[in-house]
Amino acid sequence: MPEEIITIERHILEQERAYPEATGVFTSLLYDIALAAKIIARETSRAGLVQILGLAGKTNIQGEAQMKLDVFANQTIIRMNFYTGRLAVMASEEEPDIIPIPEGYPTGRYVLVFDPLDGSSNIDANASIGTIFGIYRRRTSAGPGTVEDCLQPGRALAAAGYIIYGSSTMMVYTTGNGVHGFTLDPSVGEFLLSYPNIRIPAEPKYYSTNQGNEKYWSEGVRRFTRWLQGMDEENPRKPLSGRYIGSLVADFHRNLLEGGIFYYPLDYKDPSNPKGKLRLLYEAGPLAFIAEHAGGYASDGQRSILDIVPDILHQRTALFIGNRDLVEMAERFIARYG
Ligand code: P6P
Repeated sequence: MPEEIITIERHILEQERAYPEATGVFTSLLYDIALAAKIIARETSRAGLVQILGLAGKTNIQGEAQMKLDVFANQTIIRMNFYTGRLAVMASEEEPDIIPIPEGYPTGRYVLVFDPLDGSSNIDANASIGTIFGIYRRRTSAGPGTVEDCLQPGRALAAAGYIIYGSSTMMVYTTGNGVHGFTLDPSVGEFLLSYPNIRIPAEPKYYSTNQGNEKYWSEGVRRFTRWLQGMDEENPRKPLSGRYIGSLVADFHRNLLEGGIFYYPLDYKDPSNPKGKLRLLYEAGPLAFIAEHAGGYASDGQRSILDIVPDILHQRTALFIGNRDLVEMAERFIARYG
């Protein structure tokens, strides 16, 4: 029997049928994000040619100045969602404050938080990069959305997803009803269902972390890493393979499909003020939501990422994400050794 061809549009529509009270706004919002992803994917695939084709500093076909890819991605997502009346407010890694809906345009019941192009420093090395997004229901009742509508814990997400711009462009999303992956067929401009109902494999293969930072890790994280490598005599285990790209979406995506753990622990360069690098609201939170709906787990080393209520938009956090048993082991090492 030939494989059924299911576009992301059809899949989202079928997902909506599971919610009788759905009004279609949520479905249209997910469509809009998929469309923005196709536009960003097109520009990303040309990124390497900007210098060669002399595009930098010139204007593109829309008459817009050729801009940095992360600025372009940010503008694309904002423009795609400014005027539709589906959102009350947005928050982006690229913007210092909340992004209000322009005066004179209707506000809606959803909130979009996003990192438009994470890992963009890897573009020149042609490594995979990604967009991460989360969709909340607004908390305020009406009128312009506020920062309060954005500062919600990951557990309150209505949907989360990411797009990975790599050897192929993939969009992975969940509305809490399974995690589903779609691969872009650029010849027709459609995301086609390629990974239905993703579950993190029970047997992990990889661990992903920047061991160049080991000097600034806590004792517990160092011991946890030795355990992953099969070098803990007290708790012997089969060594995992090390894989690290330095692009969160790419590292997370591999562990989601193959099984493993990604971690970016606290940095104790200043022992009195340990710091996380990754952002809670639009990086760790949406990926934690996806991980949990694929049978995995995400923690800051002490508690579930999904239970942390952000105090500020750009709050940073430590992140351990992937197979639940590996993440929980990290928590145990940190509880015992700090
Ligand atoms: P490091 C990319 O700059 C990023 O924000 C994430 O995509 C990635 O996981 C992390 O930083 C890599 O950081 O310190 O290992 O280069």
